[in-house]
Amino acid sequence: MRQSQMLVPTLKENPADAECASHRYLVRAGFIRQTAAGIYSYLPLGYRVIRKIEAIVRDEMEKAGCVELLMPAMQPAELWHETGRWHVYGPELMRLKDRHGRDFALGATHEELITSLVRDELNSYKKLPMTLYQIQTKYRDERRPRFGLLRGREFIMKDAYSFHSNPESLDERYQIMYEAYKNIFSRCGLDFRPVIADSGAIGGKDTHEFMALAEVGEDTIAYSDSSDYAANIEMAAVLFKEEKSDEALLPLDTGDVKAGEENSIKIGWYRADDTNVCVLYRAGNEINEVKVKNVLDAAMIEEWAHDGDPFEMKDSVVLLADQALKNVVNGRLDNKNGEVLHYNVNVERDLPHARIADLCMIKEGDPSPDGVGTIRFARGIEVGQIFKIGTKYADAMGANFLDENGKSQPIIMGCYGIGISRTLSAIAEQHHDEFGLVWPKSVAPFTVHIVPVNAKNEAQKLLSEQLYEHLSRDYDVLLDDRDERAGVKFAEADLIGCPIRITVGKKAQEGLIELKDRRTGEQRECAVSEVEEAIREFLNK
Ligand code: 9G3
Repeated sequence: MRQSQMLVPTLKENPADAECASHRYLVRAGFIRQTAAGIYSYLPLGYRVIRKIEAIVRDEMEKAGCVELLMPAMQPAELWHETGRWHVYGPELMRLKDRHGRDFALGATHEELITSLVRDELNSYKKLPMTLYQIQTKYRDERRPRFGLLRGREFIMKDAYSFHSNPESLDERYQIMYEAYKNIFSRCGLDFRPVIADSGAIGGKDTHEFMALAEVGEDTIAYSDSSDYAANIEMAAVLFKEEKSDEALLPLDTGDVKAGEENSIKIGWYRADDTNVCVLYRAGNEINEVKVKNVLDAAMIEEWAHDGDPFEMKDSVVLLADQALKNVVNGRLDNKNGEVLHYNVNVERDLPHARIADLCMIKEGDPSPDGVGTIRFARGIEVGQIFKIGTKYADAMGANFLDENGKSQPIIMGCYGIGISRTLSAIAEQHHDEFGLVWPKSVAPFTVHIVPVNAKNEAQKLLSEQLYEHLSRDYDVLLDDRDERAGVKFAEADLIGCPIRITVGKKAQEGLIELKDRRTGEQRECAVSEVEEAIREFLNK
């Protein structure tokens, strides 16, 4: 491609509203332009990277036995009424009316659509399992779009859905997709971790998020410094270690009050679905609401502005106690105002109906739950997520199949998403330096960027054209054929970040050019005759 024909509106200055490196550089290097908050155009260079990421995704989906289709973005409200989700989602679900006044949603996701598509087709166990996917624009009216493509209101997603006649088949498919996702993000050059995650509102049990490590990431992951263990902070299990104590259990509310933060038992109050919940936990720890929600198998949980004495309420409140309280002997039960409600409290003896579980947040330095290594925290960008949904949508939408015994059963589903446009930003976030973007070879907009130093010099122009024609047969080549000063062209080449830059300068008439490795900055002079060998060597190292 000739740069004189491409729309690459580079900027000298950082855009004021760019809060992170990827947003800054993608705008400055002319890869994206904002049309409205959270809504972007992918300019030619940006769209070439999108297509390279999509090509990797399609290749791995194909190898994993998934079949591509394309569903509409306009979804009739009726489908979302069938699952009840029309009213579950608020303003985040983009809604519109057609000319007849009928309600539609702009697709935020496609569980309803795909289930309505297959429910009449996949009606026999003989037609299962099947995994279908699409790559399509999604719409979610985020309250606060930010960080460029990282949190947009219109974005590109690969979403796959699998259909099964039994749980084992879903488990098998889940593993296949898990491995395919690892291949995809590795091939995209991302430093990522698959993490144990919470299935959130979508329901179902197993779910993993694929997190690209980046300071700007909105999620915190807890990972072991010596094993593959990694979990979304809210899902990381705390390893409980019994502490032997020969201290005698003293009678409740009698004798001296034992001081000290480590003997303090704190109280948290919650509403989970329509249940009042009281959670006891050791001072110095923090309640993990997702763990409380999951222990109660509740759909939603929120803090409850309440105060009271757990000893005085038995039936109207569910009483939970964090496992760490098993190591608190003769503790003090303190309320929010620090008043001592009871002392010499030994939870298992004095509150026998309290349900003991792992209910607190993990902390840096804790032992890894798999027993290998120590927990560290990192920020991550969620670029993918895979779920086992189960029969939630089949039940709601009557998607059934006849099993081997001719009995009608609901179809079991899995769903698997990748944020394509978010992956572009995550790669930019992990691959840049002070001069600009530094694209991995696998997704670079062009592999080779030819830059003649002096556009008016005939020898340099001729050699650049010859190189461009010759190399274009085997590589994606960008030729900077603009009549610009050398300094401008070099600075923009660094900003755009193609892996290999070929500079055609004074020694052109001697048949000599210069190769520059954008990542290392290493430059080497080489004869035109050796340039193909040099490129092959560079691409295979
Ligand atoms: C909505 C809106 C936002 C949403 C959803 C629905 C997230 C919604 C969860 C998923 C689950 C999986 C298939 C691909 C992988 C993720 N945000 N989710 O269902 F209406 Cl406004 O999308 N879907």
